[in-house]
Amino acid sequence: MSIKASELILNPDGSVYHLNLKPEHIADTIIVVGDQNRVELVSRHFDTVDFKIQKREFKTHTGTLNSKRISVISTGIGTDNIDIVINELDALANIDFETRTIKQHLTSLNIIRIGTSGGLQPNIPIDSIVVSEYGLDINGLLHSYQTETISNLEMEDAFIAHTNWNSNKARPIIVKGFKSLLSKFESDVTSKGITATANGFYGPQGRVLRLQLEDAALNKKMDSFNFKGVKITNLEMETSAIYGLSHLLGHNAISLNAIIANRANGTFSKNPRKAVEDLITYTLDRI
Ligand code: R1P
Repeated sequence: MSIKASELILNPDGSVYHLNLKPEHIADTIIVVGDQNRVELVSRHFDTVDFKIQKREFKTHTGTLNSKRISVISTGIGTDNIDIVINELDALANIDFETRTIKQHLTSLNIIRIGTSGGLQPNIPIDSIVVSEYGLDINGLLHSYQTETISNLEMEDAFIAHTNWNSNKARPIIVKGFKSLLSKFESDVTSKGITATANGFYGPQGRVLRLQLEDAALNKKMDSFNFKGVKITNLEMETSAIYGLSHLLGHNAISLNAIIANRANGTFSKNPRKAVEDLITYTLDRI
């Protein structure tokens, strides 16, 4: 069945609506970064950059590194943007834009987030790297999809009980990472655990400027959550959606974050640019 023009929107040049890309413009290995200025910081390590484009916050460079074709794309901030990026990347790989039908042979992409994040545990050093073993959706995005196959009920119920989760908010969903990529990217310089993904930067991550929080103790309760030895390591705004949508669509994903703030002890990196650069070289060495 053909997908209607209102559902899969293509630009007049045949590119997909937001990313402004055609299928031939992306590699099977795709690095995603939040900040559009980080695209250049990644692609300057490539041996060649053969394609560049930008629309809104979605900037793409595609090139080669050690003969391997790689794309780097900025997502902007938040799971709402991740919904656009992962769905459009999947469309580029797995939907025939001429016939608007799903291809017979599906391609599985490798999606690697190079992000920044706040650590929740006092023992996770500033400027270190966290590899997300799980993504914790406290933002509600994944509830728009059928999540039975990706949710981990026992762990989610334990989190809900531990935090006394307010039932007016979307039920948290905990999505596993991808084994093969986890083992490729973890090392003795990384920490791993659950990455909590919020739907905002201030209230949703427990920051108070002038507004009081619905649950001022939530970050502390997340700190002390421990499910069979697995703890919540960090808090950011993309990972749960990347993991959830990648599982549902048959892609592989890994989220790597430079810890530039420690929310447990209130400290911030003295050189976040270096922390990000170190994470970029760490990632590209293992790709
Ligand atoms: C907030 O400042 C942004 O920074 C973090 C958060 O997840 C959010 O996107 O990640 P990036 O540096 O990858 O954007």
